[in-house]
Amino acid sequence: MGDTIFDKIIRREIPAEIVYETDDVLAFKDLNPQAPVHVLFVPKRALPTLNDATAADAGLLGKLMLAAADYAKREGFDKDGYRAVVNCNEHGGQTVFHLHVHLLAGRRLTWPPG
Ligand code: IU
Repeated sequence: MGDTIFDKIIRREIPAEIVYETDDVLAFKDLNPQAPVHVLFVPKRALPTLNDATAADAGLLGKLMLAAADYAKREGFDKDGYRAVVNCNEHGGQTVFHLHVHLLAGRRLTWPPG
């Protein structure tokens, strides 16, 4: 398994502003935020990309999305709304190959994304 910057954050080897944690998921503020709220939800058990997920990972993927929704509700972003997205590989804009969900909130987001 590859060792990415996110694995190092999970192991607390490098600092990050952690905002949410469960047994399976860690969430921390993106270092280069694209919205007033930009939090990354990462599974502690790493998958490089969404392409690598199998039926065996269905529970983990569900936990990842539910963690993002739970955090959004907890912080009150649910009413105005937010976006939860996964980038996959080069054309999807993925740069860190440890699957993660971006939670973006705090402004009206445009669609389609660039
Ligand atoms: P992407 O979907 O793989 O492109 O998202 C990676 C995100 O990780 C991106 O928004 C970066 O700003 C963010 N990030 C970070 O928060 N801290 C880091 O040390 C690194 C990337 I490298």
